[in-house]
Amino acid sequence: MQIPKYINKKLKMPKIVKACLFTAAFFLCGFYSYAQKQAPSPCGPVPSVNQMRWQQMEYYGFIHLSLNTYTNQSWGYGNEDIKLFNPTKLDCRQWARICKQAGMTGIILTAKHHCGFCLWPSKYTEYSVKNAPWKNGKGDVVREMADACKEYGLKLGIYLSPWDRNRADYGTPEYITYFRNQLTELLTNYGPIFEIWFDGANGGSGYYGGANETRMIDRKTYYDWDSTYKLVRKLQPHIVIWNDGGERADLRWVGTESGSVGETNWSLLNATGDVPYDMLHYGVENGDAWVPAEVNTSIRPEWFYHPSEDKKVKTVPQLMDIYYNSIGHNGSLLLNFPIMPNGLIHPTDEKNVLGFAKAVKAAFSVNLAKHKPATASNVRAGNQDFSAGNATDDHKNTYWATDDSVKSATLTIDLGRATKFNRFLAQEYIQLGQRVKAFSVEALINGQWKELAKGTTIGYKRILSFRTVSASKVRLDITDSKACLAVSNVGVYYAPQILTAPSMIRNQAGKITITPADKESRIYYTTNGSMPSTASKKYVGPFMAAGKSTIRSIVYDPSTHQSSPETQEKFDVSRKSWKIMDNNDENAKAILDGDPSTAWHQDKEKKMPQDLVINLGHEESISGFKYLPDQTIWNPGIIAAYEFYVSDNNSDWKLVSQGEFPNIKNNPLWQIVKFTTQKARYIRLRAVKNTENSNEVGYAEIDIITQ
Ligand code: FUL
Repeated sequence: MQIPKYINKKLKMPKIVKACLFTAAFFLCGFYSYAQKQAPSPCGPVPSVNQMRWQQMEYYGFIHLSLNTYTNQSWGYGNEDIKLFNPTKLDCRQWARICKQAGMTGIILTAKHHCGFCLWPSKYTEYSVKNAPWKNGKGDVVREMADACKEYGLKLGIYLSPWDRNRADYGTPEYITYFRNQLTELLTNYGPIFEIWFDGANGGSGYYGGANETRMIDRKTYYDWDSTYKLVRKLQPHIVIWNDGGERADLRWVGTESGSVGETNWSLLNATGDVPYDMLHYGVENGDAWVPAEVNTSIRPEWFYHPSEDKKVKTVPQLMDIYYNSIGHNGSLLLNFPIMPNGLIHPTDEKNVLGFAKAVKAAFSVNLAKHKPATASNVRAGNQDFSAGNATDDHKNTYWATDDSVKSATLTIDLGRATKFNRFLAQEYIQLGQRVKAFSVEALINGQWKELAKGTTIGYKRILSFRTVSASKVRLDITDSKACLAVSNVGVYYAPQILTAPSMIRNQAGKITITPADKESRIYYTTNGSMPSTASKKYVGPFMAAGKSTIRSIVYDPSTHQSSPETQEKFDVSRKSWKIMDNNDENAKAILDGDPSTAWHQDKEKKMPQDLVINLGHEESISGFKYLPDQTIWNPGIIAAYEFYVSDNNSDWKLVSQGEFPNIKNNPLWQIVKFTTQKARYIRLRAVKNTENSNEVGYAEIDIITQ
């Protein structure tokens, strides 16, 4: 072997030694590249370095604050008065502290929403904080957010709405220059930005500098995304781009804002072509571009703050469900806080998100599989280490892999002794693409292998939940894959039960159903008004309590001996014989089914006032009534002003109460009205006015109070 001349000159040693050293080095390099070749080849598209960095962030916050915060709107029209913007207690450090304590890794701020109002003093518009009373026009929310993120070790992301309902030039090429100027300001002046969010809501009615008209644009071509993306990447080389509807970006929307992505979730799409809901929600198995899922949802029903939602903040069990359906389904979780007009996150939102963080920590801080011996039915031959133990070694850059031809295999973890668990976590080494199509989890219980749960895709992270078992060994059985396997991590966890007060409903027939947040919890209840304990009746399924009754119940975890707060419901007379009059709509039953999440609306063609007449089936001594408005977000038809009548014969009516439901718009929960006792067989609730001054009238439940 010839040593190249330029190397030979520099080495001062006998020729023969040089030759030996060089030969050895040559073979070592060859050996190294041979070993490298032993790694599985990538399977389809793979994540970029930026996408990989983003994926590992997993969970981050969203902040919605704008003029909508002061007008109670979801989308500002673009003509809202800047003078309204005065968040006197605004404290980005409070937002950052809460996000940090909640376990988040970053925050995305709505620097400009569709109304066009800018939370930073952009030099390209007057419609910004610089003309607001807040800090006498000297404030900059983006700056305060960037500083707070830095202080709390969080990354900063920016939401910049491409649609701008304030701008006179929206729809023309001039607006694109304006949009890019703003992007340049935001991506230049506030330090590193991890993600930019280009909302898909684009074009429609608006103020547009006084034109007050509807302007439609082609969201695929108008913004010339190609050049816009180039600008973004030039200004922030480490950024990831989120875009829904325009040019395919680095991350994708999941087709819903309710907080879930498909159980089957491929981090792939096709680089071009339409993306219908199914593709957004489940990804595309053989897609030609890596576009992973980001699950965006709000801790309240809406994105901006509305006082009417103060009692509708997602609870810890609801947030846990979202966790399993997002992070547990190979997605990231972007959780929104609507900021109050004073500039702070509401205390209930804080309490619930921190309770959620505590529950996640309690479930996932101890990995029972960590450093436990693992064996596999196949281990890739080669000089690199692809052994089964790589999946339990707690290193994210090592992985268990199988031979090229092996697309199904098992990985068995020896827990050493009978161990209780109820969660299984798996991660693929996605730097080489996403592979697994189907798998199951099995456990060795009393010498027998039992299937605990099944899944389809794994991807970056997949979590399966099942009833607690006690087993000495657990087995991941991958039954189908696009290529040979590359699994970087598995985890086995024992999540404690979530002990929140159970929900209780009584249907029209009088059957009571009690539901705990955690399927495994035991429920105890009383029917005599006494406080329930583990000595009370154990709930084994729905039971009858048709007449007037008080049911109290608690949830109990036998393994920790802890109980939840109690739920107490006072039910009045049975509604079994009730009949809604003048109505053939089957859906009307929803207002007597005891379930607050179902609702019925009066015929949309009818005008106010609108009557709901019910035949009680027999005479009752009525001393009041209860009304629960439709609990859904859109057009709930909340009755604001009412009249209440009673009758013996459905023709002679007596008005027994009338008035307004105080604060129902902000607090659309149970309304209770009492009056002097009346004997009657028919009742009539007349909706005189709703909160929106429209003709929509909705009901979740209706009930009476008897003596
Ligand atoms: C949507 C917007 O229209 C909402 O107002 C909100 O900002 C949400 C995050 O994205 O498309």
